[in-house]
Amino acid sequence: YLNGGWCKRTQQIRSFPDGFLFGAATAAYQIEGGWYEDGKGLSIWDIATHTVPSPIKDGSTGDVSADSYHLYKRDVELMKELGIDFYRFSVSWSRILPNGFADKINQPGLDYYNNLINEMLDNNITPFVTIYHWDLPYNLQKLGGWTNPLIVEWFRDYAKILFDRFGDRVKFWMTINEPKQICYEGYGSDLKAPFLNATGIAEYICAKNILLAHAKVYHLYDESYRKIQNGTIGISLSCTWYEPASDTSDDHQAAVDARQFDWGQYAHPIFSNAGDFPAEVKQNIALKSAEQSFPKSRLPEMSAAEVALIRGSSDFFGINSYTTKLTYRDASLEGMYPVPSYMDDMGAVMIKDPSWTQAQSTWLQEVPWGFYKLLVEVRNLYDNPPVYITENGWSTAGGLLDEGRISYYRSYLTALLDALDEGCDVKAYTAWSLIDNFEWKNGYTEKFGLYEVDFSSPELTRRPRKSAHIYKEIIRSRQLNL
Ligand code: BGP
Repeated sequence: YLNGGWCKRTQQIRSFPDGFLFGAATAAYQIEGGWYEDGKGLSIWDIATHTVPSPIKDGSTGDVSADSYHLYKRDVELMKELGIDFYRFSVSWSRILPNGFADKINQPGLDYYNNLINEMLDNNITPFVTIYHWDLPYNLQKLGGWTNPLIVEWFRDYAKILFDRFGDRVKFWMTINEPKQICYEGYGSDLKAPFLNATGIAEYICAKNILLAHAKVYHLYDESYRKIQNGTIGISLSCTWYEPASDTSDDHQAAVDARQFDWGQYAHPIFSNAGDFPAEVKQNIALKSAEQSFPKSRLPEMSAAEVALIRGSSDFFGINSYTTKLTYRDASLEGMYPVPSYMDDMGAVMIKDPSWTQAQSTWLQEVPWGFYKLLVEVRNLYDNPPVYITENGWSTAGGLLDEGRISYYRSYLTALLDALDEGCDVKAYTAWSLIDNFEWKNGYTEKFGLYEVDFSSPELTRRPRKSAHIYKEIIRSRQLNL
């Protein structure tokens, strides 16, 4: 581990602090199925997966997936078997509001989540609800989705219904899962729905609207619900660690820029004392925009009132972290990108290190010291906020004997314990995922589940992988036996 400057401790048994919470996560579109049942409206993922030719690697859809819409009681049995403290799941906006707007509430949608929440509480599992995990009602996409500033109100109206209907029992809320993936991958490129690919423009408009929508919902909860419902509410960012590929100052700056574009763009406005987009992001985009003869920066400005609204609007820093990339500057690439371009604005090239263990997903490698460095950097940059690890996991091609996943969970939990020793305020850990599911662009070609789902069996049988037994033992003992 010298590579990353992280020195793995030799201690044999290490304990998690009192009150530390363990969980597992899923998302509505990835597991529920029931895509067109009981009054549910269509989401952008329903539309994307039914497009010909399919943008999904194996041409699959989430129409049925693991069918948790019908099999949720079985899922709760798995949670109980694992012994997790909480389960993080998301609500499908179009199952509650088929058109996206709050004028028409779909009662069977409310019933489904009420049943799920009650079943969990009956089994002592705490619900942790993600309000938005990527499945925007298609009707709202037709109006521009996250690039339309009105979405701030649409999102607030939707969230209010969830607080009203579920907030008596739900005490952990996440407004939005991974804004960068929504904005950059969905609007600035064609990696995720709605596959807009308006690079260098749309992702920045989306970023500002997402931050405002998140902040509005945070304040709604804070001002009107917190006193009565006593919950906690925050946001989750996808945070990759970017390590300079060499010791040159150029490569160091490239790594800083990559971090600031990847997650600082959302973390800085919420968690820094200054607020607003980070300096690196503002400077790079302004400079490139001027070179390209744009009359002003392509990054929308925030007014002082907007900066103030967003600053501090999260009770915790939710971190979804999976991997690390080596980062360098390559001036010869300038001019190779379309104009304008997010990648060109960032000015960093990210690569894998072939010596790191590779998962089934091309983007995922096991680099625990990167996870440790990320946690320490978040502590340093944002004054040690309370951190929930809201996703961390490993993909395989399938099978019950998943030694790669076991190694990954153990090494990342070791890194987490090291970060705790450094004073990082990490309060919870969430494994992605409870069960195999539809993995967005890659369909069912990669498996992240602690439990296998046999998608070829009519019963969609769930079976524990070896990693489920190991995770269960870690949770039971609250210890990592190294
Ligand atoms: C995160 C998402 C999850 C999950 C995971 C695995 O970014 O929040 O929904 O899908 O990544 O990645 P993928 O499905 O893209 O392989």
